[in-house]
Amino acid sequence: MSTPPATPIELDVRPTPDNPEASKFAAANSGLDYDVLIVGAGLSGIFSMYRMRELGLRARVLEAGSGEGGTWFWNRYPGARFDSESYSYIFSFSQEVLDEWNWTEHFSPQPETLKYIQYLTDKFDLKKDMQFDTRIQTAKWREDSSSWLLTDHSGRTYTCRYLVTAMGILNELTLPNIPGVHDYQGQAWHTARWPADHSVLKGKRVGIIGTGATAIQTIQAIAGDVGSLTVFQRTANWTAPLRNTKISPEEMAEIRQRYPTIFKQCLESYSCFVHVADPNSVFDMTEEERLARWEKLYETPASASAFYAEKIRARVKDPKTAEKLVPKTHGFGTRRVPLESGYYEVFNQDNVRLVDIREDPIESIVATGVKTRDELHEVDILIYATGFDAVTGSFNAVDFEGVGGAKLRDTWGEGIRTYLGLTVKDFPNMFMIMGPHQMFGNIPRSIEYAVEWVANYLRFARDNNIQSLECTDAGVEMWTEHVHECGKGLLANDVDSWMTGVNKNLAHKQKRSMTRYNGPAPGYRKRCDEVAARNYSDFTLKQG
Ligand code: NA7
Repeated sequence: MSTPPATPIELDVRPTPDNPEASKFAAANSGLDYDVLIVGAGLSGIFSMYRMRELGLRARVLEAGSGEGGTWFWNRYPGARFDSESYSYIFSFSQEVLDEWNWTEHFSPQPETLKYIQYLTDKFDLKKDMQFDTRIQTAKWREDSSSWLLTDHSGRTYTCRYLVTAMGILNELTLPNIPGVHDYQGQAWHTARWPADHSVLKGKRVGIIGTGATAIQTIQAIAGDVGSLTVFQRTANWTAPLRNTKISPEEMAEIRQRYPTIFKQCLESYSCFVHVADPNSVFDMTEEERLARWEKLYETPASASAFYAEKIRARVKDPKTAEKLVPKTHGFGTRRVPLESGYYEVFNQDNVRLVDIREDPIESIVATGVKTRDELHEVDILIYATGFDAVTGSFNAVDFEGVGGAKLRDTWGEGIRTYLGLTVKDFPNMFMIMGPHQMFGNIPRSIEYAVEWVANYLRFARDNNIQSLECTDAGVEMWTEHVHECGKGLLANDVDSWMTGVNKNLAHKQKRSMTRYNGPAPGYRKRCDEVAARNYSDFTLKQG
């Protein structure tokens, strides 16, 4: 069964000054600091703020960083860039932005992406409603007044009727759980905390732990500058070539003409990317047929894995190093596939060495470097490309307390449970942009949809004086089951990765979980649109 593409919700932002319910809504909120608080000033927070302002709601963005940009603010490591086409990642809500903004590369580098984000906040004058250097530590639901009370790191409090979390899915960084991390005497940092001066690596002996998408981008970018580079690899990853090129002004003009087609393709595709999928839908097969087909593809010598393995062997001169770089633990595409530009050739350089820590495990980090079982690798700089406490990490970092003192950490302790990936039982009036159980394919496309959905609800709440909304147990049960059903049989849910919530560096125990919505994006939108079309009657609503 293939799902027809859903048309995007049109947000009707016309002011309703004569609506007595809207006036009552405003009056009821007057004792609160804000109608809406938005936590996070990344793409989700920026677009949320834009829409809240259009709705005439009193809103504010609270952001831990000292500037806007979220992921693109924090991840300034050399080589950081999109690995989806820049023009499929741009917001589509403003024709003026589409007319004015020029991409210079097919896969935009981080400085250009951050510039684009800053251009958005300047253009729409959003910064006056954004507060930086504000780390929210607690969020408490107050039953008596149907409102949220937030507290920041300095103890300052903020109250609001509705809360929008826009905290990003890859935000809480993790350091490796290797003994001695704090004993190291040289310079060390996580890739998401890169120092402003990129020249610090010049001529230095550098070690890097991790070989995920971030490490691969970093390694390619720094290998030519450093004195020596030691790459500590625990799991080799499959990659695909990025093949980035510049975009000339003429080509940009041509892309601009194509924006409507590009967005239409994104809207209709499974994960919101511009690429057209294999027309043979797995949904036309029975589950048994589907699994058998995937097994066969995975096992045959001509599978993608075997094909890519041969490419690695052809590009890396030393056969032993090449063999270490060929993944043995998982098939192609079952984990997020990093895109590379010359990654394998780096290992042909005399100053670069690959240490396979499955063969020679790291015992500890010591004052001068990394001690593996067989060797002491002395380095001047140690880089942790060890990833994030993904998806739920940003939520766990805040003490969310809902109805009757319920803690979000406990609610999700036995596995994530949501309704539409947008709301959680016992946490009324809280919406998640890019929360778990939402689509994570092309992120800006997913953000745009989620923000539009929430903005539409808030227009409804404003015009009908809805003081509180909460999802039901039945809704959560149904949605969580549906998310699991969509993910059934996907190999990606069987391997360890940030997408399955497996992060062995965490001190607390975390269950393997289905963090994202694995079904088709058009189907996701259709279900959410239907809930809106039923005037949100699937929720428990309380009118003021
Ligand atoms: P990832 O993809 O989670 O990669 C983290 C890497 O760090 C990965 O190679 C891990 O090996 C390695 N790692 C983590 N902990 C350790 C310890 N303790 N010892 C050795 N190696 C370790 O994070 P990224 O930042 O690269 O990418 C995240 C997403 O950001 C990416 O998918 C893009 O969408 C953008 P492991 O594989 O767990 O054996």
